[in-house]
Amino acid sequence: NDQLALPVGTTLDRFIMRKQEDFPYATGELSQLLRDIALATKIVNREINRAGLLGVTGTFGQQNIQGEEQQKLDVIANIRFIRALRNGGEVCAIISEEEDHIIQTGNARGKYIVAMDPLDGSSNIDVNVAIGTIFSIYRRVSEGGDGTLEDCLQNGTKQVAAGYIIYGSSTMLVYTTGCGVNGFTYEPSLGEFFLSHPNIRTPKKGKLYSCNEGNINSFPDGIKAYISYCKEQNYSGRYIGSLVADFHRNLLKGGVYIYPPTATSPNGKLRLVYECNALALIVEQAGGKASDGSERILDKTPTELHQRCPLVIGSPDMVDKVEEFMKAEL
Ligand code: AHM
Ligand code: MG
Repeated sequence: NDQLALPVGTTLDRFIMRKQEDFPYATGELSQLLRDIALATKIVNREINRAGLLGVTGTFGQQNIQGEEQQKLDVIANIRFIRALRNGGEVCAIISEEEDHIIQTGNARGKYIVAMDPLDGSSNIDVNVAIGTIFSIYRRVSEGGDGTLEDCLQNGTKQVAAGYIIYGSSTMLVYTTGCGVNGFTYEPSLGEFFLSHPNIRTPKKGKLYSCNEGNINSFPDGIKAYISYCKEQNYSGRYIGSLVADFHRNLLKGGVYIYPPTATSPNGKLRLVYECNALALIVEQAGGKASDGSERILDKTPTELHQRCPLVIGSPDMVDKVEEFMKAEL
């Protein structure tokens, strides 16, 4: 496994370059695209770090298409990522949580589609809690010109890469191209990401459960029963309310994150195309599992860009257990 050949401390650029060498016929476009995302991440990271100082926190006074308040930094992150992807030239179309329709970059020959939530958990910005960016990369199925709906509604198994950035006590970029998961930590004074978490494997079992227990009265019976089971087992409840941060902790420590259907969100809250699918590919690549309660997330066929989907994700034994409880309550 050549991942072992790349030592901790390897820069992200070098890592991407070395990975490309493993595929002699690769054109380098995916590598360039990953570098474009890393560049946009550095810019967004700078904006986030300065947010408290520059007075750019607080709401922007408008709502996004899901009727949620948009924060200024959501708008900034959206603009920064779109600009980087447009300038990079490898992407023909983008799906963003912040925009109703497909964003055409004008790169008619761009081979890739990016689906992203530019800044997730943005209600946490004002209180200095970790937030994140989530992205998925697909190869287009259409033959040039604008990206089509068909390009954008591909099954999660078709992702060629997926990743997230966590803006936490340090900033990290974690991604997969389908050969394991690697994590890079940002060194702000050098402006570089360094390999810090090579070949991440999630523990098979865990002792953390993460859900918004305030909604428990409207959870499906199977989830209620599973939460009682967690308490019987003396598991710890851990919920930040920032998907990337909750996911990242559970990925490293072992745990399960659950966003089930609720009274106010009958299909769950999270979005299949640019939240669930990306994290599902990452967790599977790290040895974990992702389900909607009964079906594997990656097998679901999206029908709408902003479609919501229940999410149960994390350590494989814990996800299996949740599915068992769900089945028993049917
Ligand atoms: P956002 O995309 O509007 O930022 O909302 C998504 C966030 C996730 O990060 C988090 O896991 C979830 O919403 C928390 O929801 P809730 O407050 O209902 O528990
Ligand atoms: Mg989101």
